[in-house]
Amino acid sequence: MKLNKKIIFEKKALVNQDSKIVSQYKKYGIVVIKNFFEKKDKDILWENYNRDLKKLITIIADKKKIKCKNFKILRKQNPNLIGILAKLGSKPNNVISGIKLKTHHLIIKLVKRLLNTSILGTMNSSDRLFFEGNSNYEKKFFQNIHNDYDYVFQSKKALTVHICLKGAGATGGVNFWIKSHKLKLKVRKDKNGRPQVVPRDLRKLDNCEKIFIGHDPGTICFFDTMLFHSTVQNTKDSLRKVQIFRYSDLKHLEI
Ligand SMILES: O=C(O)CCC(=O)C(=O)O
Ligand SMILES: [Fe+2]
Repeated sequence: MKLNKKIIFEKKALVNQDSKIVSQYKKYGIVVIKNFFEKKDKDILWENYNRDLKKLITIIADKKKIKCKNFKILRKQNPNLIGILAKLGSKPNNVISGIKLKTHHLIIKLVKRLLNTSILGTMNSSDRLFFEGNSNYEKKFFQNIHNDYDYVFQSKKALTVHICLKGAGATGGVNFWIKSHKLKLKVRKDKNGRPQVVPRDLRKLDNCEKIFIGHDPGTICFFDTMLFHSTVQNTKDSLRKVQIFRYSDLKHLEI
Protein backbone atom coordinates (compact mmCIF):
# COMPACT_ATOMS: atom_id res chain seq x y z
CA MET A 1 0.00 0.00 0.00
CA LYS A 2 1.29 3.49 -0.77
CA LEU A 3 2.49 5.50 2.20
CA ASN A 4 -0.02 8.30 1.80
CA LYS A 5 -2.87 5.75 2.01
CA LYS A 6 -1.48 4.63 5.36
CA ILE A 7 -1.14 8.00 7.05
CA ILE A 8 -3.69 10.27 5.34
CA PHE A 9 -7.29 9.98 6.54
CA GLU A 10 -10.55 11.74 5.84
CA LYS A 11 -12.45 13.28 8.77
CA LYS A 12 -14.96 10.44 8.95
CA ALA A 13 -12.08 8.16 10.00
CA LEU A 14 -12.17 9.93 13.39
CA VAL A 15 -15.40 8.04 13.99
CA ASN A 16 -15.02 4.74 12.20
CA GLN A 17 -11.24 4.21 12.09
CA ASP A 18 -9.98 5.79 15.28
CA SER A 19 -7.92 2.78 16.39
CA LYS A 20 -6.29 2.64 12.97
CA ILE A 21 -5.36 6.33 13.22
CA VAL A 22 -3.68 5.67 16.56
CA SER A 23 -1.77 2.59 15.36
CA GLN A 24 -0.56 4.32 12.20
CA TYR A 25 0.60 7.33 14.22
CA LYS A 26 2.61 5.08 16.54
CA LYS A 27 4.19 3.28 13.62
CA TYR A 28 4.95 6.19 11.29
CA GLY A 29 5.12 9.17 13.67
CA ILE A 30 2.49 11.13 11.76
CA VAL A 31 -1.14 11.10 10.71
CA VAL A 32 -2.89 13.64 8.51
CA ILE A 33 -6.63 14.28 8.73
CA LYS A 34 -7.88 15.95 5.57
CA ASN A 35 -10.81 18.35 5.87
CA PHE A 36 -10.67 18.25 9.65
CA PHE A 37 -12.41 21.59 9.33
CA GLU A 38 -14.84 21.65 6.45
CA LYS A 39 -16.91 24.54 5.18
CA LYS A 40 -20.16 22.66 5.60
CA ASP A 41 -19.50 22.01 9.31
CA LYS A 42 -19.41 25.74 10.06
CA ASP A 43 -17.29 24.91 13.11
CA ILE A 44 -17.57 27.94 15.37
CA LEU A 45 -14.05 27.78 16.88
CA TRP A 46 -12.50 27.42 13.45
CA GLU A 47 -14.62 30.22 11.97
CA ASN A 48 -13.97 32.61 14.86
CA TYR A 49 -10.20 32.29 14.80
CA ASN A 50 -9.97 32.73 11.02
CA ARG A 51 -12.30 35.73 11.30
CA ASP A 52 -10.26 37.31 14.10
CA LEU A 53 -7.03 37.02 12.10
CA LYS A 54 -8.66 38.91 9.25
CA LYS A 55 -9.97 41.57 11.63
CA LEU A 56 -6.58 41.94 13.28
CA ILE A 57 -4.81 42.73 10.04
CA THR A 58 -7.26 45.61 9.52
CA ILE A 59 -6.63 46.87 13.05
CA ILE A 60 -2.86 46.68 12.64
CA ALA A 61 -2.95 48.37 9.21
CA ASP A 62 -5.19 51.17 10.57
CA LYS A 63 -2.88 51.76 13.53
CA LYS A 64 0.09 52.03 11.19
CA LYS A 65 -1.95 54.27 8.85
CA ILE A 66 -1.54 51.91 5.92
CA LYS A 67 -4.45 51.79 3.52
CA CYS A 68 -3.93 48.31 2.18
CA LYS A 69 -5.54 45.51 4.19
CA ASN A 70 -4.72 42.67 1.91
CA PHE A 71 -2.45 40.02 3.45
CA LYS A 72 -0.31 39.34 0.42
CA ILE A 73 0.29 42.98 -0.56
CA LEU A 74 1.06 43.88 3.05
CA ARG A 75 3.59 41.06 3.24
CA LYS A 76 5.36 42.43 0.16
CA GLN A 77 5.30 46.10 1.11
CA ASN A 78 5.55 45.90 4.86
CA PRO A 79 6.60 42.45 6.07
CA ASN A 80 6.83 43.42 9.73
CA LEU A 81 3.07 44.08 9.90
CA ILE A 82 2.46 40.42 9.16
CA GLY A 83 5.15 39.73 11.77
CA ILE A 84 3.13 41.63 14.40
CA LEU A 85 0.10 39.49 13.60
CA ALA A 86 2.14 36.27 13.63
CA LYS A 87 3.53 37.18 17.05
CA LEU A 88 0.00 37.52 18.45
CA GLY A 89 -0.70 33.90 17.55
CA SER A 90 2.63 32.56 18.78
CA LYS A 91 4.45 31.76 22.01
CA PRO A 92 1.72 31.38 23.33
CA ASN A 93 -1.33 32.30 21.30
CA ASN A 94 -2.69 35.62 22.63
CA VAL A 95 -5.98 35.69 20.74
CA ILE A 96 -8.85 34.20 22.77
CA SER A 97 -10.39 32.54 19.70
CA GLY A 98 -6.95 31.02 18.98
CA ILE A 99 -6.72 29.68 22.53
CA LYS A 100 -10.20 28.20 22.11
CA LEU A 101 -9.19 26.54 18.85
CA LYS A 102 -6.23 25.03 20.67
CA THR A 103 -8.65 23.32 23.06
CA HIS A 104 -11.10 22.19 20.35
CA HIS A 105 -12.71 19.01 21.70
CA LEU A 106 -11.95 16.94 18.59
CA ILE A 107 -8.29 17.98 18.60
CA ILE A 108 -7.90 17.28 22.33
CA LYS A 109 -9.70 13.95 22.08
CA LEU A 110 -7.40 12.73 19.32
CA VAL A 111 -4.22 14.15 20.90
CA LYS A 112 -5.00 12.35 24.18
CA ARG A 113 -5.37 9.09 22.32
CA LEU A 114 -2.25 9.58 20.21
CA LEU A 115 -0.14 10.41 23.26
CA ASN A 116 -1.99 7.86 25.36
CA THR A 117 -2.03 10.25 28.27
CA SER A 118 -4.40 11.02 31.09
CA ILE A 119 -2.69 14.35 31.86
CA LEU A 120 -2.25 16.47 28.80
CA GLY A 121 -0.07 19.56 28.82
CA THR A 122 1.40 22.10 26.44
CA MET A 123 4.60 24.12 26.23
CA ASN A 124 4.73 27.82 27.11
CA SER A 125 6.56 28.86 24.00
CA SER A 126 5.07 26.33 21.64
CA ASP A 127 2.38 28.04 19.60
CA ARG A 128 3.30 29.36 16.21
CA LEU A 129 1.25 31.34 13.71
CA PHE A 130 2.76 32.21 10.37
CA PHE A 131 1.88 33.61 7.00
CA GLU A 132 4.44 32.38 4.53
CA GLY A 133 4.95 34.01 1.16
CA ASN A 134 7.48 33.45 -1.59
CA SER A 135 10.12 36.04 -0.67
CA ASN A 136 13.73 35.35 0.20
CA TYR A 137 13.34 37.57 3.26
CA GLU A 138 11.19 34.89 4.94
CA LYS A 139 13.66 32.04 4.64
CA LYS A 140 15.18 32.98 7.99
CA PHE A 141 11.90 32.12 9.75
CA PHE A 142 11.94 28.50 8.59
CA GLN A 143 14.27 25.68 9.40
CA ASN A 144 15.73 23.00 7.24
CA ILE A 145 15.56 19.48 8.59
CA HIS A 146 14.75 19.48 12.31
CA ASN A 147 12.46 18.01 14.90
CA ASP A 148 10.37 20.20 17.16
CA TYR A 149 11.63 18.69 20.43
CA ASP A 150 15.01 20.30 19.83
CA TYR A 151 13.50 23.73 20.24
CA VAL A 152 10.33 23.32 22.31
CA PHE A 153 11.72 20.77 24.81
CA GLN A 154 9.67 19.87 27.94
CA SER A 155 8.97 16.24 27.01
CA LYS A 156 9.87 13.76 24.30
CA LYS A 157 6.35 12.37 24.64
CA ALA A 158 4.76 15.23 22.80
CA LEU A 159 3.28 16.08 19.45
CA THR A 160 2.78 18.95 17.06
CA VAL A 161 -0.59 19.84 15.61
CA HIS A 162 -0.10 21.65 12.30
CA ILE A 163 -3.26 23.34 11.09
CA CYS A 164 -3.62 24.80 7.58
CA LEU A 165 -5.75 27.91 8.08
CA LYS A 166 -8.30 29.34 5.62
CA GLY A 167 -7.22 31.04 2.42
CA ALA A 168 -6.88 29.68 -1.08
CA GLY A 169 -4.06 29.70 -3.58
CA ALA A 170 -0.93 29.04 -1.50
CA THR A 171 1.47 26.21 -2.21
CA GLY A 172 4.32 24.85 -0.09
CA GLY A 173 3.98 22.65 2.94
CA VAL A 174 6.15 20.22 4.84
CA ASN A 175 8.41 17.29 3.98
CA PHE A 176 8.35 14.55 6.61
CA TRP A 177 10.83 11.71 7.04
CA ILE A 178 8.57 8.86 8.04
CA LYS A 179 9.56 6.85 11.14
CA SER A 180 12.51 9.20 11.74
CA HIS A 181 11.18 9.86 15.27
CA LYS A 182 12.99 6.67 16.22
CA LEU A 183 16.41 7.94 15.05
CA LYS A 184 19.04 9.76 17.07
CA LEU A 185 20.60 12.51 14.96
CA LYS A 186 23.08 15.15 16.00
CA VAL A 187 21.73 18.67 15.85
CA ARG A 188 23.47 22.05 15.83
CA LYS A 189 22.14 25.61 15.80
CA ASP A 190 22.34 27.48 12.47
CA LYS A 191 23.19 31.16 12.04
CA ASN A 192 19.61 32.12 12.95
CA GLY A 193 19.83 30.09 16.18
CA ARG A 194 17.61 27.29 14.86
CA PRO A 195 18.53 23.65 15.50
CA GLN A 196 19.34 21.71 12.33
CA VAL A 197 20.62 18.19 11.71
CA VAL A 198 24.39 18.25 11.15
CA PRO A 199 25.32 17.46 7.50
CA ARG A 200 27.17 14.26 8.45
CA ASP A 201 24.00 12.77 10.02
CA LEU A 202 21.68 13.68 7.16
CA ARG A 203 22.41 10.42 5.34
CA LYS A 204 20.82 8.49 8.22
CA LEU A 205 17.53 9.86 6.97
CA ASP A 206 18.01 8.13 3.61
CA ASN A 207 16.49 4.98 5.07
CA CYS A 208 13.28 6.85 5.87
CA GLU A 209 10.65 7.37 3.25
CA LYS A 210 9.98 11.06 2.62
CA ILE A 211 6.48 12.38 2.15
CA PHE A 212 5.40 15.88 1.17
CA ILE A 213 2.20 17.17 2.76
CA GLY A 214 1.07 20.16 0.75
CA HIS A 215 -0.81 23.14 2.08
CA ASP A 216 -4.55 22.49 2.16
CA PRO A 217 -6.82 24.71 4.29
CA GLY A 218 -8.74 22.73 6.92
CA THR A 219 -6.23 19.86 6.94
CA ILE A 220 -4.41 18.98 10.17
CA CYS A 221 -1.20 17.00 10.62
CA PHE A 222 -0.47 15.38 13.98
CA PHE A 223 3.18 14.46 14.23
CA ASP A 224 5.59 13.18 16.87
CA THR A 225 7.79 15.90 18.37
CA MET A 226 10.83 13.72 17.50
CA LEU A 227 9.88 13.32 13.81
CA PHE A 228 12.23 15.09 11.38
CA HIS A 229 10.69 17.45 8.86
CA SER A 230 11.38 20.61 6.87
CA THR A 231 9.47 23.45 5.30
CA VAL A 232 8.86 23.58 1.56
CA GLN A 233 8.39 27.23 0.74
CA ASN A 234 5.24 28.59 -0.87
CA THR A 235 5.84 29.73 -4.46
CA LYS A 236 2.62 31.72 -4.93
CA ASP A 237 1.58 35.26 -4.04
CA SER A 238 -1.20 34.03 -1.72
CA LEU A 239 0.16 33.47 1.76
CA ARG A 240 0.39 30.01 3.33
CA LYS A 241 -1.38 30.51 6.66
CA VAL A 242 -0.57 27.99 9.35
CA GLN A 243 -1.23 27.65 13.07
CA ILE A 244 0.89 25.26 15.08
CA PHE A 245 -0.03 24.04 18.57
CA ARG A 246 1.97 21.58 20.61
CA TYR A 247 0.82 19.18 23.32
CA SER A 248 2.69 16.96 25.73
CA ASP A 249 2.21 14.09 28.12
CA LEU A 250 2.92 15.57 31.55
CA LYS A 251 3.67 12.11 32.95
CA HIS A 252 6.95 12.43 31.03
CA LEU A 253 8.09 15.89 32.12
CA GLU A 254 11.87 16.23 32.03
CA ILE A 255 12.59 17.38 35.55
O1 LIG B 1 6.61 25.23 7.45
C1 LIG B 1 5.86 24.56 8.16
O2 LIG B 1 4.65 24.41 7.88
C2 LIG B 1 6.40 23.87 9.39
C3 LIG B 1 7.17 24.79 10.27
C4 LIG B 1 7.90 24.02 11.33
O3 LIG B 1 8.38 22.96 11.11
C5 LIG B 1 8.02 24.56 12.70
O4 LIG B 1 7.51 25.66 12.98
O5 LIG B 1 8.63 23.89 13.55
FE1 LIG C 1 8.98 22.01 12.98
